[in-house]
Amino acid sequence: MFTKTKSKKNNNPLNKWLIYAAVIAIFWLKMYFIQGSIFTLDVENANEAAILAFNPLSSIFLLFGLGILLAGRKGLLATYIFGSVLLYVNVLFYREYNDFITIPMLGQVANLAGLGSSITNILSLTDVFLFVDVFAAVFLLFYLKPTRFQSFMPKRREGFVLAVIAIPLFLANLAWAETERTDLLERAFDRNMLVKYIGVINYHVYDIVLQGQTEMKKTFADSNELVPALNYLNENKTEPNSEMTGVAEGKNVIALSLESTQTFVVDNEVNGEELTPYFNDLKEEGAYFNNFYHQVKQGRTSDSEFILDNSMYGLNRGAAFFTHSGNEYEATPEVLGENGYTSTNMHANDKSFWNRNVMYDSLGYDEFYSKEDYDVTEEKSYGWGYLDEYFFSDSLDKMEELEQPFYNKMITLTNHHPFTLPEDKKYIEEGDTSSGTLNRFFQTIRYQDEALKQFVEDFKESDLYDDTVLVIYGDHFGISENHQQAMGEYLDKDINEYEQFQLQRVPLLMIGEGIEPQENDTVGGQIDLRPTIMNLLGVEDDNPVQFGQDLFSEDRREMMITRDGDFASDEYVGVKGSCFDRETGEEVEGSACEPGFEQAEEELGLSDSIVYGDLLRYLDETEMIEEEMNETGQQED
Ligand code: GP9
Ligand code: MN
Repeated sequence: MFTKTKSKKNNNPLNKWLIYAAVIAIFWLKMYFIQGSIFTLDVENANEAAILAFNPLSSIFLLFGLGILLAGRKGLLATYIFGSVLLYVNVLFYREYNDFITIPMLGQVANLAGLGSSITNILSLTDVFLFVDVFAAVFLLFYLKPTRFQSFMPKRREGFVLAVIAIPLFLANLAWAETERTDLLERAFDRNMLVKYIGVINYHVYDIVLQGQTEMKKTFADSNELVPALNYLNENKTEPNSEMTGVAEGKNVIALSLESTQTFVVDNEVNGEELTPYFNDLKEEGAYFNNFYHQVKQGRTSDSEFILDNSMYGLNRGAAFFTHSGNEYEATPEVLGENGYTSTNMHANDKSFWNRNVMYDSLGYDEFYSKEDYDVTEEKSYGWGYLDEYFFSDSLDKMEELEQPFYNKMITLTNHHPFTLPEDKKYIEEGDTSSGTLNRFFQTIRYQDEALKQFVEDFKESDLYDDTVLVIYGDHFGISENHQQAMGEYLDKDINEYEQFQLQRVPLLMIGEGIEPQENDTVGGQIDLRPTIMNLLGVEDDNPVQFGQDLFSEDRREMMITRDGDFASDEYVGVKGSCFDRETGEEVEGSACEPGFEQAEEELGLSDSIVYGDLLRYLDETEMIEEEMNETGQQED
């Protein structure tokens, strides 16, 4: 009797499809809410808003369809929970990074430990509401067990049908999205844009496909693939400033990376107090670059290191430090090593963070002084770890023992999100903008400046000073787009795309014998550091695969390309398809930026082909062939 009723209800298609519709609609609403209200995806018009509302649908059909196909009702429940957790993980990640997770980033779990102090900042009590539907479903299915649900038995072929419907839905989504941006999937530098157009779950599917392609690239790469990059670099080559060549010959180099330090803090104040009083004076003693940009992406500090040491771009997905630590490189430490230099890294964090211990070997460093080499105690630590002042003093002691000449990279840590400090290290009051993050950032910046002062003053007293070039630069932004409004309050202007782009400038200061004090406004980026340093040292750097140019060169190409395919040239700033006059910030005719965007795309593509294909392993071979060709050419002449 019971079985009979059950099968009868089971056969009630209306009831069943109503439940399907309800499940899909609830998940759709949730995803719509997250994409529209938690992510900040820059929806610019009604068409985009409609695409954003529509785009969850195909992924929901695919996800639930596959769940049902594989395991019927249980499969549906499992994929519902999986989908909800996936959305929530994206919410957390987005709050921290303003970006979406990529597969290579999943390999970076080692870094999550370091997130400890930030995680409480990104959780919100109201997040529980994002799981109300899941709790309700579990409660209904396992406790209330209404007969209507007991008899809801999805058939596998129905799952198949749902999954197949996902295909036209996705194609419709894509065609619609392409009305806003053509070749969306081919020109996908910006994950925020991708998610805006195809939705966060489809984005993950896309990312998986991309990962497969990436793996293939390396497997099937061959030496010919290096040729386009070599040709391009040859055509775009400019000569370094010959007057600066070798002014610092045989000197030590300290590359000092300041955590999360942006140019807007220089010569600026809060509540009448200077944020970087020491740096403001120090910059008068060397060459200070005020149009210098960071170029990092998901690999953050590690990307800045990658760019510094290779003069190649970091990757758009993941951190090359993790994903391509097995590649062959011909980086600064190796080239300097051939010229008698010792190369070291000093950073008082876990040595495996950003996979540094592995990558530093690949880059050719002789020694890495990490957390275990410092006197890290609880009293001397806070937040992310060892406070900068102690890091600096221990590092100076170590440096005095190094064999000279040396190339030593130092990386500070205290001025890191969430920007917290012990009470007695807060030298100024918090800011009073609407962002706690920005308000605290002012204090940690001020602290870092004090630590810098102690370091540089001690360094000036040491024997090292006369024999060393000090290169101080910011690694990347500290205040993300999420705090645009507060930045606007602080800077007293509306932070539009242009201003947001300009906020990506980081300070660069070079001090040393032969470097004339100057405020230099050339447009450049971290990619230019290596050729600039090499020219000062007068070292013959014969690795032709470098995208940067000497910052002191008179005929350098003034061009800085970001990992998003945006750029700043001497005249324009091109951001997300819009074009601005670089100096005035006025929006100009889009066509003015077309050549810049094209060049950015080409250059990033070439740099990527090298990293993804591990093409530097063919460098010697390719150069030999080129030399032979040149020789034959000359003989024929
Ligand atoms: C960690 C430090 C900070 O060791 O370099 O890393 P970040 O989060 O800025 O990339
Ligand atoms: Mn950093």
